[in-house]
Amino acid sequence: MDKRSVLSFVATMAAMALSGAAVAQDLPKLEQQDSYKIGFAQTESNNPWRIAETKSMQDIAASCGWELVYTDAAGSAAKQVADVDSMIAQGVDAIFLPPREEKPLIPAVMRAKQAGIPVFLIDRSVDPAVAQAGRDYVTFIGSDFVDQGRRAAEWLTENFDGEKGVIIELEGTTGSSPANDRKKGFDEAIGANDKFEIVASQTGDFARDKGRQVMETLLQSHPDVNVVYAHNDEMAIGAIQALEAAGRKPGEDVTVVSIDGTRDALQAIIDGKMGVTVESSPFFGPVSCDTLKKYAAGETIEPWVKVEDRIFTAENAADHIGEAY
Ligand code: GYE
Repeated sequence: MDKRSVLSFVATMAAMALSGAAVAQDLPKLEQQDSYKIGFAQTESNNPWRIAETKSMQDIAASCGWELVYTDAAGSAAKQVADVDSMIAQGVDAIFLPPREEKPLIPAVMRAKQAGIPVFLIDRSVDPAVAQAGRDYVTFIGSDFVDQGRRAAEWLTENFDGEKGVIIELEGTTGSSPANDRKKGFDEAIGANDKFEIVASQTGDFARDKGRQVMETLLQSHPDVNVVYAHNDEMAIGAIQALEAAGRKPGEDVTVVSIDGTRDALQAIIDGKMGVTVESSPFFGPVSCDTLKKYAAGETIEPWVKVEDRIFTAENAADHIGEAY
């Protein structure tokens, strides 16, 4: 190659790299249409929260003009990746995804983008150090999990009347954004208070029976426990079962604090066995429809479409149990 062709070759490569970079920055567009083929890749269906979320997406599908392609990863991030890949292969118009864990779903999110399919993360997010809203996917629609953990801690510090709080923490699915952030919010707030100590923190995978089993084991090594903080209601209910089986009295000698707002949790509050559940709404259908429509209309979508959550205690649980899931 002579000097001129070398220069032009370098210039062409640079231009290609630049245009490649430009393409990589742009999110796939979505045409305004009367109907869309929409992928919804659920993580699992082993608890009322997940079932309520799926129902909310299915209920909105008809009125929003969606033909829903629904998959259930049955608790496996690997299957969820395969589910998203299959949606890409089917050429869906957009994908709604609750990534089971923060990291493993990122390559699938990137592949969807490459295939020109916009991805909306709902209810759980991905690791922001690797994939970003507005660049790799459209937005995260969901709750502020750090704040949920903080609010659970605040309720506890205001309402616990024992001398010293000995806490067992039941964590959600390892590597999931709600487990990471609910731990962060709670542990930071509680760490600032000398009256409390977290003596054990272990995963119960957001599942009732796993929560029960982990609580049963931890109770043996920490019989002096008088507070349980569960990252979701299903594990809190499991913990209540383990406490009762061990002859303890949840609500009397053990304060139980949790997150979600399921019917069973509201009932446990009414029965005096649980102190508080900070709401985490599973009703993503309407906000998903709304956000997709705005995106197709070319409106700017914020990187985080925040879902506002209430708090349920003995003061209001009875008023809300009728609408609970
Ligand atoms: O709290 C829990 C579910 O990702 C916010 O996942 C969601 C959580 C919810 O399994 O019950």
